[in-house]
Amino acid sequence: MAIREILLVPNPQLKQVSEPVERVDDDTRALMDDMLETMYDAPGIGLAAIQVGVPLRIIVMDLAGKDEEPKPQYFINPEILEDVEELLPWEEGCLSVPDYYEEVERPGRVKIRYLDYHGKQITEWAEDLYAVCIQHEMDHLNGVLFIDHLSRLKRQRAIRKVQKAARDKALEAAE
Ligand code: GNR
Ligand code: NI
Repeated sequence: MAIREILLVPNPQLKQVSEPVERVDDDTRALMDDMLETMYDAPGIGLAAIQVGVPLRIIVMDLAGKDEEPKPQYFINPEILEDVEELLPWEEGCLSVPDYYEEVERPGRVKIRYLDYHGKQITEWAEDLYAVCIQHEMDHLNGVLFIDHLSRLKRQRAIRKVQKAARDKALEAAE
């Protein structure tokens, strides 16, 4: 297992549409293991493969609370089959847009279908944070970030903030 580098906005790779996984094999699982380790290290509650530069339709997630046992979840080629009209506002963040948080509204319940770590097909309803997170991650698979749901002004502000932090960090490292 290895921790990989997380791509930050405005990296154009984050706008790529990711490709379906053709078969779930040991290479797929090795990538998912790396993604999970990278997500825990960050730390975050979800991660899409494109965030580590791999344009495949793969997501990892762990929504367990601080005092709970870890509960890693793996999603390959996920699809939304159904959603509800009722929107749920949630303050979102993204490891590719560090230290920026803003409210986004998404359907509060979604029926999803995906392949798990072993390539087994699962169909289930996700709600609350699970619904928010899977929709945030599935957006990544289509090259969409949560800031794309905000006004242009807020989006520009978020990107500038990340760019400034990266500049400051580079300057600090050069001292
Ligand atoms: O760690 C994360 N937290 C989070 C909080 C609210 C809504 C979505 C998320 S996902 C994010 C990790 C990430 O960037 N996944 O793509
Ligand atoms: Ni994200």
